[in-house]
Amino acid sequence: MNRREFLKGLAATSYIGLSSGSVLTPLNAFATSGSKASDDWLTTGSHFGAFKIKRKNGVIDQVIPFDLDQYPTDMMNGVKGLVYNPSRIRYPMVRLDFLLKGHKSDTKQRGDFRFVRVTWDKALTLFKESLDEIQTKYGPSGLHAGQTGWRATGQLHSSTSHMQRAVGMHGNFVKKIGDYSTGAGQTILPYILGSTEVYAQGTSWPLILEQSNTIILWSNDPYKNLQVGWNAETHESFAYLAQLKEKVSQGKIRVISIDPVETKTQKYLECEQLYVNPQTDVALMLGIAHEIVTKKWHDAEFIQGYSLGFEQFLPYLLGESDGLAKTPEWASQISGVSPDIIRDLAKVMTQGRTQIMMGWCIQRQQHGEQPYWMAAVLATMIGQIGLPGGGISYGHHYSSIGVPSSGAAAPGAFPRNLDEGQKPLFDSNDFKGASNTIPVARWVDAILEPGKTIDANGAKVTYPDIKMMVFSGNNPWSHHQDRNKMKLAFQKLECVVTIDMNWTATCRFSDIVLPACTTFERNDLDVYGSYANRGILAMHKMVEPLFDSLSDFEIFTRFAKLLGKENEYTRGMSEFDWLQKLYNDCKADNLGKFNMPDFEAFWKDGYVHFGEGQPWTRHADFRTDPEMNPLGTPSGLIEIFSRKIAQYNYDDCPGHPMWMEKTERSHGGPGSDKYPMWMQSCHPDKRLHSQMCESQQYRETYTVQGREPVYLNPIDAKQRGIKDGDLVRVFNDRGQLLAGAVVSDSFPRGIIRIHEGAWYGPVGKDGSKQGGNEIGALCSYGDPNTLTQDLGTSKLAQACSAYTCLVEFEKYQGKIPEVSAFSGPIETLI
Ligand SMILES: Nc1nc2c(c(=O)[nH]1)N[C@H]1C(S)=C(S)[C@@H](COP(=O)(O)OP(=O)(O)OC[C@H]3O[C@@H](n4cnc5c(=O)[nH]c(N)nc54)[C@H](O)[C@@H]3O)O[C@H]1N2
Ligand SMILES: Nc1nc2c(c(=O)[nH]1)N[C@H]1C(S)=C(S)[C@@H](COP(=O)(O)OP(=O)(O)OC[C@H]3O[C@@H](n4cnc5c(=O)[nH]c(N)nc54)[C@H](O)[C@@H]3O)O[C@H]1N2
Ligand SMILES: [Mo]
Repeated sequence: MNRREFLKGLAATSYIGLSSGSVLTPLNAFATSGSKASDDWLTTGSHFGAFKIKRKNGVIDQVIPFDLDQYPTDMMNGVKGLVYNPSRIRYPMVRLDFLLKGHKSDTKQRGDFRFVRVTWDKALTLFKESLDEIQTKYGPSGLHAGQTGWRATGQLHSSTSHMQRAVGMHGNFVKKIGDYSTGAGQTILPYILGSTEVYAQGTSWPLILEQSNTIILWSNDPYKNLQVGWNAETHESFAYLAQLKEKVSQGKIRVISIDPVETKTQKYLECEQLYVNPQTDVALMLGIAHEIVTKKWHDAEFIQGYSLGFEQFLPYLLGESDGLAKTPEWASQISGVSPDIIRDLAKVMTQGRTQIMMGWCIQRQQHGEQPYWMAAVLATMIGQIGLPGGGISYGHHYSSIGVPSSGAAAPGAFPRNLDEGQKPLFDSNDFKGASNTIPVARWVDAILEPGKTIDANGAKVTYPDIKMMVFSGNNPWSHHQDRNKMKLAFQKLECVVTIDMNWTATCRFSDIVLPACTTFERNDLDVYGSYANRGILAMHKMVEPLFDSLSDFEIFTRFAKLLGKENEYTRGMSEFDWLQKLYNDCKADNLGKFNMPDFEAFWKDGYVHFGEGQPWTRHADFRTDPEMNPLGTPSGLIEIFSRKIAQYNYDDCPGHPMWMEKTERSHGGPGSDKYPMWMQSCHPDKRLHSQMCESQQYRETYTVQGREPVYLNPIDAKQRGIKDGDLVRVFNDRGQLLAGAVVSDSFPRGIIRIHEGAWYGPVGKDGSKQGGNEIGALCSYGDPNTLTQDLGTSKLAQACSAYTCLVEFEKYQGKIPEVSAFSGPIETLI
C-alpha cells in the first residue's frame, strides 16, 4: 500500500473510533465540535516541539511551528506520521495462547506475534481478572507496574499516571527508583554536591556567554539533544547556541568537545574536538588533576573553604596509596590522549573562567558514578563553582536547562496516586519479605532471580517474585538492555499488559494490548519551554481517536468502572472539567504575579505567555556564604571524599573517585581481542528514543535499505569489505542484528554507533516474524539493545550501563529478511 492509499484508508475508517463518553458540558460540546468542524490553525504540543496544525477533511494536513518557537527542528516533519502510520494499534488484542489458556498459557510462545482481536469489554475484563489472580496468589510483590518513560506531554493525559492510579485502585505493586537517563549521576551527586544536579536548573546561558572563556562539553551533544524536551518544547536554548557559535568564530570563547566522536554540536559550533578512548574519561580527568596539583594551579583556598576530603584523595592521585602516580603519561596510556594535550588542558581549564558541561551518556556505563564524581573534584580544584560562567553543570543539554525560568507557577497534573483516604480493592502491603521498590534497570534481574539480595545505595534490596507487568507510556523492549535475556525473563511472567499507540516490541511480547490514541486525538494542556517555563499551551484535539483507540483517561475510566471505582478515579470530572481545574488552579497560584485570562480565552488563543526570567548562577548562594547556604551533603560542603560511601565498603565505588577497568572495553581493554568494536547506542538525532520511528516517511529519510543506520569508520568498514549502503550484521555473544552501513569520518576506528530506540524486529531462523521469539533471533531492523549488557553500574546506583558493550560486524551475506518491526501482529482468528 502506498502512502496515499494508506491515508485514504485511515480517513475512511477513523469514524469507527468510539466517542469519548464523557459528560457533555456546554464547554466541551463547543470544544469537540470545534475540533471536528473547524479547519483553523490550532495549537498543540509535544516533546518534539509546540505546533500549530491545520486539518482538511478531518485529517491532519499541515504542521507548522508554534508562534514563539524560533528554532523548530527537523522532527516536525515526522509529526503527521505519528498519527497516520501502519504500526498503529487498531483494536484491543490478546495473545492467542493467553486468550485460550490465561495464566496457564505457553509463555514460550510470547513474542511469536499471534494475536486475536477482542472488544474493549473483553480486554479490560481479562486485564482485571489477571490482576485479581496475581493479587490473590502472590499479593502485591507479584505485580510490577512501576516502570515509567517518555509518555506523551500533557498534564492531564500523562499515560503512566493514569495506568498507575487505576491499577493502584485495584492493588499495590512493585515500583522503581531512579531512571535510565541519569541513574548513576542522580545517585552519586547528592553525596558529592548535595543534590541530583542533573535535573536542577543550571547557570543561565546569558551569563555563560558573557563570562566564560572556556566551555568544556564533556560527553555532551546539546545541539542534538535539545531538540526534544520533557514538556512542549519551544527551543529557546538554540538562540544561545547560535550566539555561542558566533563567539567561537570570533575567538571570544573556546569550546572543547571531549568525545570519542565528532558530535553534531561540535560540527555546528565549529569548535575543537578532543578524542578520548571510550569509557576512560576518569583516567583523563586524573591526569589533568595530577598536572594541576604538580603545577600548583589548584585553588587551595576554595578547596579549603568549600570542600572536604582533598587530603584523602591526594595520596591516590599522587600514587602514594597505590604506587601508581596518575600522571599525564599514565592517563595517556589508558585514554589515548597525549600527555602534552593533557598538560595543555590542565592549563586551559585553570586559566580564565571555565564552565564544564557534563552530558549524561558517560554515566550510562559501568562505574558511571566515577566520571561525575571526578569531574566535580576537578571543578572544585579549579575553584569556580558558584561563579557565573564557571564551575560544573550536569544538564545544559537537556530540556532548555540554562534558559532562565519565568518563575511562574506551572499547572498541576492528573494524580498518579490514590487520593487521601482511598483504598485499593486488594488492600495488602505484604511484599513477602521482598523490597517494594527496586532500582529502575534491575527489573529483568528480579524476574530471573527472585529472592536474591543485592546492594544498592547503602541498603539491601531483595528482588520480589514478579509474575505480572503492566506498561504504559514506556517501551521496555526499546529501553532495556539485552533482548535475549529479556526473552528468558518474560517466559517466567504469567501476564503482561501494555497500553500504547503502536505495535512496539513491548506489545509484541505482551498478552493484552490496549490501543491508546495519540496526543493529537485528545485535549490537553502543558507547560511550554520545559525548564524555561515560558507559558501554558492549549493542546487541541485535532482528529477523533483513530480506529478503536481511546485516550488513556478514557481507558482507565472504563477500567475503574469495572472495579466499581469510576467516580473515585475521575473525581466525577470529565476531560474538560479536568482541564479547567488544572488551568484555574494554576491561575490562582499565579494571582498577583502573572495575569492569566479565563480558561475560555486561553483555550481560544491557544496559549498564555509568561515571558523570560532573570539570569541566575547555580551555587552562587553557596559560594557567597557556605554556612548560611550549605549543600545538601552530610558536611554541607563538596565531598571529594565521602565518608558515607566509604562506609558502604563497595569494591566498585570506594570513598573517593577512582579509575577502574571495565568488563568490556575497546582500544586494548578487556574483551577487545574477541570483539574489538565499542558500540555506542546514543540518543537519536531524528527520534525521541523509539518514538517517531513509526513515522514511516520520515524514517525513510534516514534508513539504509530500510534498516537503522550503523555508523562506521571508513578503515574499519573497508577491512571488512563493507561499503556505504551495505547491509551489515552486528553481533556479540548476546545477540545479532542487521543494520545499514553509513561510512563516516566522524567515527574513529574501533567505534560504531547505532542510535537507541530503533524498533526491535526479530525474525526466526526461517526469516519469519513468528520466529521472532526464538532466543538468538536476528533483529531485522537494528535495535542496539539486542547487543548491550544488562549490568548495574555499581553497588551504589545499580543503574543502566548500556555503553559498556563490545561487538564485531561483518558484511551480511545471508538471505535478506523483511523488516518485521513495523507491520503489526499476525492477526489470528479463533
Ligand atoms: N542502549 C541504550 N538504551 C537506552 C538508552 C541509551 O542511551 N542506550 N537510553 C535510556 C534512556 S536515557 C531512556 S530515557 C530510555 C527511554 O525509554 P522510554 O521512555 O521507554 O522510551 P520511548 O521510546 O520514549 O517510549 C515511550 C513509549 O510510550 C508510548 N506513548 C507515548 N505517548 C503515549 C500515550 O499518550 N499513551 C500511551 N499509553 N503510551 C504512549 C510510545 O508510543 C512509546 O512506546 O531508554 C533508555 N535505553
Ligand atoms: N534528539 C533527541 N534528543 C534527546 C533524546 C532523544 O531521544 N533524541 N533523549 C533525551 C533523553 S531521555 C536523554 S536521557 C538525553 C541524553 O543525553 P546524553 O546521554 O548526554 O546523550 P547522548 O547523545 O546519548 O550522548 C552524548 C555524547 O556522549 C558521548 N559519549 C559516549 N560515551 C562516552 C565516553 O565514554 N566518553 C566521552 N567523553 N563521551 C562519551 C557520545 O559520543 C555522545 O556524543 O537526551 C535527551 N534529548
Ligand atoms: Mo533519558
